[in-house]
Amino acid sequence: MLSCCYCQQQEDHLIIRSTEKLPVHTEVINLRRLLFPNNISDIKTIDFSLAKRDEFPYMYFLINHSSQGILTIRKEIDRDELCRLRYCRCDTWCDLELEIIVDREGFNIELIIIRIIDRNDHKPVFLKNQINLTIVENAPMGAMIKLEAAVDHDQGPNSIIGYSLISSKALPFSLLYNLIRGDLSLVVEQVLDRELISSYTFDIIARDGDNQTGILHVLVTIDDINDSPPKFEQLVYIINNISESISIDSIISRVHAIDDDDGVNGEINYYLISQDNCFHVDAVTGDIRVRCLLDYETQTTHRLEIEARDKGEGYKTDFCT
Ligand SMILES: [Ca+2]
Ligand SMILES: [Ca+2]
Ligand SMILES: [Ca+2]
Ligand SMILES: [Ca+2]
Repeated sequence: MLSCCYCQQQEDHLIIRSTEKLPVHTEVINLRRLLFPNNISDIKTIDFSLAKRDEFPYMYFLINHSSQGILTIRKEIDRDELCRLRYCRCDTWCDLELEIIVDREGFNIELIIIRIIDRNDHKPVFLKNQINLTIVENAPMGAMIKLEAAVDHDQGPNSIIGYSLISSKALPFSLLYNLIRGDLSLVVEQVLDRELISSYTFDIIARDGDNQTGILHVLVTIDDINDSPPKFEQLVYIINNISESISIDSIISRVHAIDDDDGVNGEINYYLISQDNCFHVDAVTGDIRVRCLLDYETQTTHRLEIEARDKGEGYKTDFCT
């Protein structure tokens, strides 16, 4: 099996292309044909050997048939691992340099470069399967949440070529990424409203040039702000026919307001605004109680103004009568 794709000359070095992870014993190049292409049959006695044996990168190679100089794989070469360990440059090429001793009526040293070509042998992988994010509902459009990008140890188009958002529902988000820097961010594209949609689930897919994918499951919880005011169920509560003889502390009615916010932002207290000592409003329940003996002869109607106020920051109010 011959694996050399082609050979080229560069700055007096012969560059031989060989794919990563070839099986042991695979032939990389016939050195005799490479170095003496024109007079291959004329040479009688010639001997090829590696200048070193067990050190990097010589331990990956072996010369079989020293008179033919069949350079073969001795140990599997993992380009991506060599890159990760910085044994070769991977922004350009993973080149391994070998000095070949050529014994032909005297010793000579030839430098050849084995250029290890990448195979797409890794899928994109996110470090976590799932992440939970929290975004406040008043996040401005264009707000970015930085995410951990996926990793694919392959090179160029064998590595990640893009990301996409996958969801069965429309999302108010987009993705922004820079493949060279390895940046990935979620961008807020629309106004968020926790009171309408309080969470989103979707997947982020990282894709390499062969359509191999890595998936990240995302849960975004929208954090509440106090942007909804309490609202009384009625603007005016009319309480008729209260008897003069009603006993003190009797409940004559109850007011109720709703607030769509969450937690304390939606918790309401009620306050009696009007100065009328004959009535009391329970701050929590909204129950209106009689606090004095009512006298029809002195006053036939009482007008009470009640405020509903939430407990959130920068509290919001509503009023009823
Ligand atoms: Ca890949
Ligand atoms: Ca690879
Ligand atoms: Ca509120
Ligand atoms: Ca809110």
